[in-house]
Amino acid sequence: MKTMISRLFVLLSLPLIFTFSSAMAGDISIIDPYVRAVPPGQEVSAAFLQMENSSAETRFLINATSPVSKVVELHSHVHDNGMMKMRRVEAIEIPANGTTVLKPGGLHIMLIDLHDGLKLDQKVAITLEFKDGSSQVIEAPVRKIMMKGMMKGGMMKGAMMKEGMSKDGMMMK
Ligand SMILES: [Cu+2]
Repeated sequence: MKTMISRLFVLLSLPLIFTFSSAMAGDISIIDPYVRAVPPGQEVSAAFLQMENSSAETRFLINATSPVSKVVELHSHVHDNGMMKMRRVEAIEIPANGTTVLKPGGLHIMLIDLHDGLKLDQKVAITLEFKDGSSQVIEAPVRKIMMKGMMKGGMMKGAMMKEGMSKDGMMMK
């Protein structure tokens, strides 16, 4: 009986070992992750980071999840009639031996329907899932981000709100 249980345990733990080894392959390094601080009551935010691919193969980030929000989506920005609009993307490519930068105004990981808002310096856990089946969990601190064009505050902010834009000047879907 004992042997059977230990055999069973070995069998059950095998997939775990494989999962860990693929996640720890270390081909993709995550550099400087952070999440944009948002005022209380705002239900969306975004995470930014750099992904460095040290392998000779193109890699793709295909999904992300986080305990802080109900929905997590991969987004890009596109210019449309002089407006910056966000678009959901199926995957974010990380070229072989290259780096992909997610930054304000560009590619980002959108956090939608935040459960409890975000506190400054709070560490947000984000699980990144790649096309090759590997995944890794990162911790991104919440930071204040100054957006271009928002420095003058007041009037501009008011005008943007009227046009249904979010705080950082992006058109919301
Ligand atoms: Cu977005």
